[in-house]
Amino acid sequence: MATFQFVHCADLHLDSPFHSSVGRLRRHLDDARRTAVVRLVDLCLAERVHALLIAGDMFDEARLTLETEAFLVEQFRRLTDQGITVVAVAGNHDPGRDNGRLSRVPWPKERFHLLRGPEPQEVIVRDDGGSPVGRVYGVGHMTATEGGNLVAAFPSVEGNDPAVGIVHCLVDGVDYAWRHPHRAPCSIDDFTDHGIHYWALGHVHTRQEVLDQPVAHYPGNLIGRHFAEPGAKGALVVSVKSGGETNVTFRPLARTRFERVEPVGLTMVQDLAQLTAAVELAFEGIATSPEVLDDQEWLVRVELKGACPIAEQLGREQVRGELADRLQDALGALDVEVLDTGLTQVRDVAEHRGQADLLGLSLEVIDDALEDSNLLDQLAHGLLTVSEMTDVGAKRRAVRELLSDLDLLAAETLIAEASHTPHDNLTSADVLDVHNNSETTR
Ligand SMILES: [Mn+2]
Repeated sequence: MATFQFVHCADLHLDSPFHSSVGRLRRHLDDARRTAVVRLVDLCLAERVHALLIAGDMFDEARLTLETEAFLVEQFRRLTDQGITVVAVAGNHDPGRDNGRLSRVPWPKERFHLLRGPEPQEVIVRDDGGSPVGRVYGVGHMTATEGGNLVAAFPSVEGNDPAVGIVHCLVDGVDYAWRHPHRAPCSIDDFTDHGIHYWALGHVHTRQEVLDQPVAHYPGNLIGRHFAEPGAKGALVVSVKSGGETNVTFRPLARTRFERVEPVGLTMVQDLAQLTAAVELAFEGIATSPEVLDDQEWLVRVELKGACPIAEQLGREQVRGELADRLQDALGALDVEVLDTGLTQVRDVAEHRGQADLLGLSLEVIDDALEDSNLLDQLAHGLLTVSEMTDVGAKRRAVRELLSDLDLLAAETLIAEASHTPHDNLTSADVLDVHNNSETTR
């Protein structure tokens, strides 16, 4: 057999609700989800893959409208008409039980394979000349509460011909931002010893490689639905050679994208314009990443925390609303919400100077360091070896600048405990020991 090429996606969750309080946005997100499905099909056609593999939860059973059902079938026809095979397994949101919604959809008659479960099935995928290019083994969920280990039930596959497993399951120990229902649990060890080269997984919405030998991936959901599903969303383009050599590439497809942004340097912010600039800076790294689409639409949640001179102002919902409007323009976002996740007043550092607590001592160390040119030179040496700065004065100034922010940071970090539990037995010499030790080992 030659190379088996396919697109792997999962968790489309058609007609599941988006978590947005704004009606206008919900409709927009519904539209973006359909666009993502169209783009998924376009991707398969453009890459001329042999198959589209859908690892469960195509839709939410109780919510699927007839209109969306017709849309989905029409999109799959675009593939099957072009000789591309579609393999879908049942997930916990679209279980395969008899007379369930999944089994009643009028799927395409040719080249469409629905693996409802409970027994693992084999699908031989052929190229447009009719020659076999790959074997797909899959099993579905019969119910919405599948508790068994579906992966362990897979057969052992012989030979070098590309073999792919497809299943909706919860792999023990994988990374995800929110709790996924405990359905079809399995462990990483279950994927070995089946002779399968690539495992196309679904259920966990955070895209990730679960295993590299054999290769197992969650592609993540097709489109984010809320701020716990941030980042670029789409599908994986996969090729498996005879013998099992595998190549996997992520392709972003979702036009709308959720992101949480936490600006830094709030201690320096004096007004909304400066805060807007701080958020723009924090957002820049996300907006310029290679996974961003040309027509990307952003839903941004700005989380503000820590000490800020305008904390009191930002505590008012009206001010945060005004800031959100500003940011929507500045970031070119579809929508921005601003949350106070722990803003505090800027501490008056002065009143802690000379106190015999840890904060007082820390402030003393910082003040001493600012006056100690030997120490400044040492820090400059350590911090700026990679910089092109050669002028000694400039180096000292740069380090002084770094140090001068530390008093606020120290106050923020230590004040709660330090102000109530004086460390009488600590002296500034003890704290300075850190520096002395690093000096002798340099
Ligand atoms: Mn699921």
